[in-house]
Amino acid sequence: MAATAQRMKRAHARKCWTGARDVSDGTNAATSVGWRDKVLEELQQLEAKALDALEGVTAIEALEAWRIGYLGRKGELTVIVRSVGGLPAAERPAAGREANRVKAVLEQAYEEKAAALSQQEMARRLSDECIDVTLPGRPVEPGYIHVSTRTLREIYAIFAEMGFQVYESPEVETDVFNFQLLNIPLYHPARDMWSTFHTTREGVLLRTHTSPGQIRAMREYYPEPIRIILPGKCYRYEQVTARHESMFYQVEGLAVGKHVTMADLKGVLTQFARKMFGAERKVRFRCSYFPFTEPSAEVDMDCIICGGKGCRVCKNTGWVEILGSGMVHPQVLRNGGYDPQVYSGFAFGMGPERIAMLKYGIEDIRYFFANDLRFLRQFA
Ligand code: FA5
Repeated sequence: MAATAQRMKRAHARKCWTGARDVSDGTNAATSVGWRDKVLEELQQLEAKALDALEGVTAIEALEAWRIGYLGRKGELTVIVRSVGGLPAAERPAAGREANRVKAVLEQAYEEKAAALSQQEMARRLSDECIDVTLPGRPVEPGYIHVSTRTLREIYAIFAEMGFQVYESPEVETDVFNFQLLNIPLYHPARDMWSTFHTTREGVLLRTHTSPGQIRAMREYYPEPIRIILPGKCYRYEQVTARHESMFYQVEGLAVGKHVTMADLKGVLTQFARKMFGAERKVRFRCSYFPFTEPSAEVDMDCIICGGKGCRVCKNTGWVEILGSGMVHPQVLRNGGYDPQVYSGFAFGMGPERIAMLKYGIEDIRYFFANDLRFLRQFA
């Protein structure tokens, strides 16, 4: 049974590769040699054709199509190899050897081509996707110190030379510290000048000046003598103009000790003005009023734009105001814990933006916090 099936299979195979040939068995030697030659010839032609086609393959996808076309289950070589089994027994070995040789040649050629293509692909990716680590990095533009910070630092340095330390106090303050302990009780008219922003918590607000820090420092340092400056942001609910912002910096100064006098105040502030604006500066002390100092004085400096002759900046007076000052009020000393019979002190408060406006000829305070780099870069 098995032998019959085998014979039928071989007869079918012979038909497959010889086309119309009608072969009933494999005993005719002359015909079988013809078949073998034919098989060998077809194998060699196929080998040449396949290798030729492989030459033109330049992509992985085309190579796969080539493999399926020649070596795949229904590929041209596979069909011939299968048909070798249908040759007469005597001719099968030679045809089989040749078929195996061609198969080996094509498989080898395939492997080589696959390796070459994958190398090409690797080379392409390496050149297309490579990162050139020798390229210089993109420059990162350096940042700048803000002109307010720069002015603050200049102020710190000048007061440091005179023995003043920096003391920090909160921006969010209570009504008690911002006003009441500074002799500004509820409904005091001076509150109008220092109107501010209030939080939703009763009695908690954004400080209008750095002066509440005076009380905090005194309470912290009592009974030691004090020589501090208090820098920080302040807030005011007022019309924003070329000289007024709703948020700006202040630097407070406070000196408390046993023999501090108005002469010390004048000496310190005159020295400050000359260090900040030039040794030739003239300073004048003009009577003023602050609820927390007695006596109080505004400090003016001769106008650096016109040298005191009168111009737009000094409103033709020859003088520009640089800060407010005075001797610490006895009640404020008491609120800080110091006995005014034993201790005395002076205090002052200045706006660094206004100082910078004078120093650099800036016409409008709104430039400071408008975040316009064209303005800010000028102070690099
Ligand atoms: C005060 O705030 C007092 N606490 C200063 C003081 C301290 C006096 C200690 C005596 C003793 P005044 O409101 O004048 O004072 O403000 C002081 C400085 O802050 C001004 O000279 C000005 O330079 C600056 N300043 C005030 N309001 C503004 C504002 N809206 N925008 C920018 N700077 C301002």
